Amino acid sequence: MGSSLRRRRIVSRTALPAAVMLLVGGAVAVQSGTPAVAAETTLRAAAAKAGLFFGTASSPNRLYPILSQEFGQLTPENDMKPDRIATSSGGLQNTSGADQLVNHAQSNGMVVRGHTLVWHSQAGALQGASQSTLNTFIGNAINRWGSKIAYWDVVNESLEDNNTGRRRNQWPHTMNRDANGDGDFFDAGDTDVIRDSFIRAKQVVQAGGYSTKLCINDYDVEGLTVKGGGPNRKANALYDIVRTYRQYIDCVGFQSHFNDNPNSIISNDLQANIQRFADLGVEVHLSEVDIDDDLSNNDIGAGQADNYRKVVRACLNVAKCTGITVWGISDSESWRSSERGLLFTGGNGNYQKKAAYYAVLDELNKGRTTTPPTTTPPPTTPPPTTPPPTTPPPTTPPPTTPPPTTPPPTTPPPTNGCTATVSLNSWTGGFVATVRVTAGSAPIQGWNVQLTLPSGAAITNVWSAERTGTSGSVQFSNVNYNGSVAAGQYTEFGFQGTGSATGLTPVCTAS
Ligand code: 9MR
Repeated sequence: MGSSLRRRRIVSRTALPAAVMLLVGGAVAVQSGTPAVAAETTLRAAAAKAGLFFGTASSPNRLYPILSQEFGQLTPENDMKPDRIATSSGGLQNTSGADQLVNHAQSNGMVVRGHTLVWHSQAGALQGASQSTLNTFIGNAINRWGSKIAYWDVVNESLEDNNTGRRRNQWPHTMNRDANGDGDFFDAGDTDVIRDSFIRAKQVVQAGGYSTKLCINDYDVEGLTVKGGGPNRKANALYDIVRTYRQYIDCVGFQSHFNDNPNSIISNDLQANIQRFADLGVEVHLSEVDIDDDLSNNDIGAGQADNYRKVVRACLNVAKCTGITVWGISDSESWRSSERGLLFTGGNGNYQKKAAYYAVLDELNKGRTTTPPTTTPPPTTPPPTTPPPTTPPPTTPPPTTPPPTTPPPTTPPPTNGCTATVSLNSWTGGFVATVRVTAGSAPIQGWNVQLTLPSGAAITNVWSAERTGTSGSVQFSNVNYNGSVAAGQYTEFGFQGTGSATGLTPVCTAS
């Protein structure tokens, strides 16, 4: 392939000075030196080396050589949407564009993301359809391409704009029913298009024996916070959906159309948000990236290349962030051409690389780095200075002189306790804390963590725990799905706040 030839040439060019220097220095055993790590020269190769895909959206009229040279993944930008391929009864029509894209990807070893099955927009003949018709369409579409589609966006853009945290009040979500009126659609008696569509998609994948993974995709869900630092309720709502339907959902797409909208900024807590979804066990993709080249309204915007670096780095730093897709190749061919949000200029296959391209390539070439994921508690940090009062002594019982009145020392009673450690991701004026609760040598059925925030710090947002208090001494207890922790195992919860939260010493008690 042309790209690998070009790569080899560059490798030997960069390797040459090192070899010359070794000879000048009199070294004979060239192999004993640390070999220069050759930087990859395409986004596709650099990403593959780092263990993720780097892809783009495309159309059948844009299958230029650069597509498969630079990109290892392809999302049909419009050719798999219901308005292209669905009939009103859930059958398929006009699949030739989609077929062409899938075939092109297959013959060039590219991963395909199918986009998209259930969406309020571009629904075409499916507009207003019942769940049963949607299910028919879901089955037909998944079965047509089977494992040739690695990831399907099963549900797209199900949440309302403007950071309300609510589901859209538009078909198909108008089919939803909140039977007990508790404000969510998660209960057994409720109707939820998201749940029912995923259940159907999962059935089809399992029945067909496909390797396809099923994703939920949305925009303005990228950061934990929105502009100004308030909670990103849309991200929190998506998180609740993924957590609740985790058994059917394999992956989450953060569309990542970053622009001047206050809910679409690149926030400092992007990585922490990717991490909290990853902690649910799903893959996370940045699925439709474009970055306005003039983010005048952005909290941390610096320049487009720099912003691309930050976004790519946030993904690389989370092991389960397994793919980045830019929404097109060239600015001029983008849905948002006036914002010049992509990596190339030019058109019709004759594209020129921008500074943002080189920034992304460089960042990918650095790989996943040594930066530990933000939610992994530092293993070397000892427990807080004052041990939790209710925790029994360490597991090794005093060997020599057991008190005469205590029961036989041979089988020490299991410690029905827990410990908690905190890892922090901080920035000026704010932080995200992830707390790991680890059971002792006996299983626990519930837990409570107390900690004292430094003065000036306040909690704005909590997940996977119930909370009492916002500042000073605060308490967290388990929610219904994470109270039971097996002996020696752990669960995690998190919270976000303003101010600084260094030096937290959590105290864990178990029941
Ligand atoms: O890029 C797509 C553009 O060509 C279409 O006209 C538009 C129609 O809605 O959809 C664009 O892609 C969207 C994607 O399917 C879902 N997320 C937002 C994308 C940009 O609007």
